[in-house]
Amino acid sequence: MGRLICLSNRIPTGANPSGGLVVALGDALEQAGGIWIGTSGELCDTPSDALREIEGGPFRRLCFDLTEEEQQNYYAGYANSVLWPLFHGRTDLMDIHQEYLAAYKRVNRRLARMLVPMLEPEDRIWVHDFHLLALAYELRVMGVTNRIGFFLHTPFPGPLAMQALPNGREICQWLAGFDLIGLQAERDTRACLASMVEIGEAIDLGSGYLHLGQRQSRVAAFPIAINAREFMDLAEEQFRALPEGIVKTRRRLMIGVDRLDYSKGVPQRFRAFGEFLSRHEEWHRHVSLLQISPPTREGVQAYDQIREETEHLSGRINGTFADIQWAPIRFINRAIPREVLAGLYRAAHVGLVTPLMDGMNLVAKEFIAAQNPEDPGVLVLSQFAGAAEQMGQALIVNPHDTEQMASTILTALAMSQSERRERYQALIEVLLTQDVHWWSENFLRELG
Ligand code: GDG
Repeated sequence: MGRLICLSNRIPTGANPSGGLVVALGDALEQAGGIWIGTSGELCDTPSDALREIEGGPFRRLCFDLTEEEQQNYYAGYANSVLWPLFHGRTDLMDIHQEYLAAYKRVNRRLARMLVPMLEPEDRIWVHDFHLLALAYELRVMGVTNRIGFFLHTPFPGPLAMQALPNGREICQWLAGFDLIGLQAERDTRACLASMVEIGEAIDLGSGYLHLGQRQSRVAAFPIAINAREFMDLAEEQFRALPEGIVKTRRRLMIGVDRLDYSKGVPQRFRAFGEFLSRHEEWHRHVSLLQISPPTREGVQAYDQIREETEHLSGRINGTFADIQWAPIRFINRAIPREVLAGLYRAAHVGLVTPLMDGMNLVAKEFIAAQNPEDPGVLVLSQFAGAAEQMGQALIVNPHDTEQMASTILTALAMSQSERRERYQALIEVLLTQDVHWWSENFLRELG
């Protein structure tokens, strides 16, 4: 069998990467042995068609630089200011410009050009995420006949939302260049099939197969996962390394961990916690919420706004309820080391994972994997996270419904140990059987 060649926008170079994609893809590649190609994160003056080798690491990595203009128009522009909001149900935040789309096509074409000379006939190509929707299309134009798979880490928009995009039809044509289109959840598979048929005028052949142009593609769900076994061990070990003040307190700890993104529902979560505190004075001083939110995509306007809104809300809730010995919310606007995170999940009694829209949400899975099986914490999970399809034993909430979330916080805090164990058992079983190896093996088997 040929090599596995993975492509994603960003190649991990930093010592402490904090994206879900980085965590999941690293595991899959280490297993299958292959090459990972992506942008370096550095900027250059003139675009060049040369790939650079990154030394070290468990698999081969090749990278290239974007120009300042490409960074602005392809990355911050088309990918993060058009596709990301559209794919997360926020058409109101889309910022459509011709030069964004032009740069997006140019970068996808350049990457295709760099890839073609290194391809061997048996290589399997696995393209990741919304930055590279046009890559297979460009490769096909250049005559590539290899198997090409695509995995979208975000949700997929239905036909109504797709109408908001001036080039929705073109996106469907791009996608038809892939042999396999992998999505996170069944809801995304349904939306994708409907959009491909209604917007792209594809023919639905049944069982997830589509016919468009001269090509046939398959659309299916492959819910991404974590290395649950490894994370369980990490959390157990790191829990012991936590500062005493966190572990040896009678105060209940709730935790939220999300890149500071408007899709993650952090303001809604804060409002629900504020509502809970105003209803339940008996819980004052006995519970606190630790919210860890590393900044992301700084410079894109919608992200500056979400930061202000979150800071404002946490300040207001603390101002209203705090006393000299207790602040209800600790808001950390920085990334913290992965191992510390694992220990903190285990120390927490409640995990609040309440996105307004999320492809999967790996924090939900990490939180469960980190728990002490004898005395596990409770997961409160949004119905709009792809993870909700697999994790029905969590307390499922609608993040728009502040009152429901406030009463669910009480349910979680007051839940008996036996019910907590029952729910945990069901959840951890899913995570151990449907782990990251299951995910990549399933995808690659289907692609092959
Ligand atoms: C996209 C999709 C999909 C977070 N803060 C810190 C930190 N993290 C880590 C978490 C987790 C990862 O980042 C976040 O993954 P998510 O899945 O929750 O969310 P996105 O980043 O939006 O990822 C998502 C995912 O891709 C995979 O397909 O599930 O739906 O949006 O692993 O632990 N890690 C460290 N410090 C932090 O402060 N070290």
